Amino acid sequence: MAHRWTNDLTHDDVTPERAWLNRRQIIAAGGLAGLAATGLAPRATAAPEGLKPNTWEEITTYNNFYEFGTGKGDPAENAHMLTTSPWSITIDGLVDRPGDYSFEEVMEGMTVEERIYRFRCVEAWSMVIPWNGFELADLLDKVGVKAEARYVAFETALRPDEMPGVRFPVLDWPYVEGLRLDEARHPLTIMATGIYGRDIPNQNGAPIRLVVPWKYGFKSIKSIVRITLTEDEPPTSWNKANPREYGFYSNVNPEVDHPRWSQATERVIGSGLFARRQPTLMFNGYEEEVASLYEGMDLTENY
Ligand SMILES: Nc1nc2c(c(=O)[nH]1)N[C@H]1C(S)=C(S)[C@@H](COP(=O)(O)O)O[C@H]1N2
Ligand SMILES: [Mo]
Repeated sequence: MAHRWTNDLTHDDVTPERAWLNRRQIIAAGGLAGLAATGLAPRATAAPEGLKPNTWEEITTYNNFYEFGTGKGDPAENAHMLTTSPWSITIDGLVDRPGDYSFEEVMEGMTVEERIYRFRCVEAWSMVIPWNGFELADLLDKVGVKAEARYVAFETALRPDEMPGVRFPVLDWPYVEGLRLDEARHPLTIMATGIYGRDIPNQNGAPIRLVVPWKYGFKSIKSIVRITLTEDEPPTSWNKANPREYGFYSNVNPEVDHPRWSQATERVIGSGLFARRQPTLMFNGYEEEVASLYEGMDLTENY
């Protein structure tokens, strides 16, 4: 399969940031030999043309992380309060080896690579983000998924003492999300632990968050503390909050408008005062890779 993310997104402007090699990730990737696998090695620069990643500044100061407030600048201001080490993830449900896995145990054996992905928020803005992460499928294999499992449910930490935003009933906390098992196992689906080769900042979902690049940004749940394999479709925060506006699938689709705005175009973050708009691509540009997951489904019904 042609993996488009390796050849249509350039990485020309990240050279200074590449110097910020992250110790934890290099160790997780298996020492210096793992450097090539992080994507920080020169092979990541191959792309001849295409989109440029947003700057570190843009990616880390314009955020949605409602546990820290609903303003775009609130997470950058407040997320330092979140204790991210030690961290553990409970992996349970229909798995062979359930348990509480420390962050270090989760990372054991995972191959951390760089993935430069388009990121499209349901609010119709977009960025391009150079993530560091590993394929979720590898973690699922590590814990062993039982044959009856059909969905994966995710949960964010809920810490009222560290998260000023959860005092407000904006959402039914904790933030929860879910994927069908085949979506979760798709090679584009990653667990991100870094950006630009540095630890992922708290406001972006430290120490570990999901990234599903063909879905609206809200599916990419941050600061995950629980992963549960289930037989039934799990509830998801935005669907619970407003089922008419947010479905379970939430695939980026320029042809299906949000009830309150068009999804045909997107505002490009970082394109200046008079922000450029560009057409939104089907499945956020990953149609070739993921369309087969939805064969025979009515994408207007299954929004
Ligand atoms: N736990 C949690 N995860 C979350 C959110 C949130 O409010 N809480 N916001 C989502 C939304 S709407 C978007 S667009 C992305 C934003 O990710 P970024 O701030 O890293 O760009 O995170 C998603 N994950
Ligand atoms: Mo979003």
